Amino acid sequence: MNEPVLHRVGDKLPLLLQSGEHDLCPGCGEPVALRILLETIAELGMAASTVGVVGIGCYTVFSRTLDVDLVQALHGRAPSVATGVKRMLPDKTVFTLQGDGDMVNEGLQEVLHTAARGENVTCVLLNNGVFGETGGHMTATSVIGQRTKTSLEGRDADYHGYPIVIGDLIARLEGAAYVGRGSVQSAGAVARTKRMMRKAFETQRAAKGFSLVEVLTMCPTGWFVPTAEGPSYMGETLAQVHMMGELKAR
Ligand SMILES: Cc1ncc(C[n+]2csc(CCOP(=O)(O)OP(=O)(O)O)c2C)c(N)n1
Ligand code: SF4
Ligand SMILES: [Mg+2]
Repeated sequence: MNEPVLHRVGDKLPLLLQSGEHDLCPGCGEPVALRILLETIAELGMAASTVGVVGIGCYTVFSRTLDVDLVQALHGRAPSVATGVKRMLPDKTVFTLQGDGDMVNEGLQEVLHTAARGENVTCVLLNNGVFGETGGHMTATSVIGQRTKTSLEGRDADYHGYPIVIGDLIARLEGAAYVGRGSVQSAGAVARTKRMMRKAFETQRAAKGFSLVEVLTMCPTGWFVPTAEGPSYMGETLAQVHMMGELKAR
C-alpha cells in the first residue's frame, strides 16, 4: 500500500520567497500574512513591477528573503517613502508593510496624511496590538483590558486612554479609496484577507487612490498566551474592537 503523501505548509514556499527559514516565534501570524501578500503579487503578475517599502518590526527579517524590490524605511515613515517612490515611478505598484507600532504609534501622521492626500499607494498593516519586536509593549491599537508588557493588569482606559481604530479612521478620509480589515486566525479569514489584498492592489492599478489592508495577526509571545491559543485570544480581544470586514470600497 502506498504511504500517504504528507505536505507541510512550510515546504510550499510562495514564489516570491527565497527561503522558508526565519526566526519568528511559533504561532506568529506575520508569516501567514506575508505569504498571502506575496501570493497576491505573484497571481496579479506584478512581481517585476512592484516596489515594497518596509517598516520596522518582527516582519522586517523577511526583507532579506523577498524576491521583490524593497526600500527600508525608518520607523513609521514608510507611507511617505512610498509616496516618493510612486510619484517618481508611477507605473510601479507600491506597497508598504508595517506593524501597528510602526504605523499607528511612530508614524501615525505619515499614514493619515498619505491617505488624506489620496496617494495612489497600498499600505499593509500587520496589527497585533503590541510592539512585538521590542518585547510586547502596549501600542495605540491595544484594546481595553489587553495585557501587554507595559499594561500587565490590562490596558486601562482611565490611565492609558482608548485604542485608535485605525482602519475606521482612515476609511473616513476622502482620499482613501479602499479599506479592508481581515485576519489570519483561521483558514476562512486568510482567504477573505487575501481577497482584500487583491482588491487593494486593483484599486491602486485603477488609480483610484489610497488603499489600506489591515491584517490582525497573532503574537502569542507578546500576548503571554500559549501558542495554540493565539487565534482564540485574538477573537476575544483585538477582533472585538478592530472589527473585520470591508470598511470602504470605491
Ligand atoms: C525611531 C525608532 N523608535 C523605536 C525603535 C525600536 N523598535 C524597533 S521595532 C519596534 C517595535 C515595532 O512594533 P510593530 O510596528 O507593532 O511591529 P511588530 O514587531 O509587532 O511586528 C520598535 C519600537 C526604532 N527602531 N526606531
Ligand atoms: S514577538 Fe510576536 S510578532 Fe514578533 S515574531 Fe514573536 S509572535 Fe511574531
Ligand atoms: Mg505590532
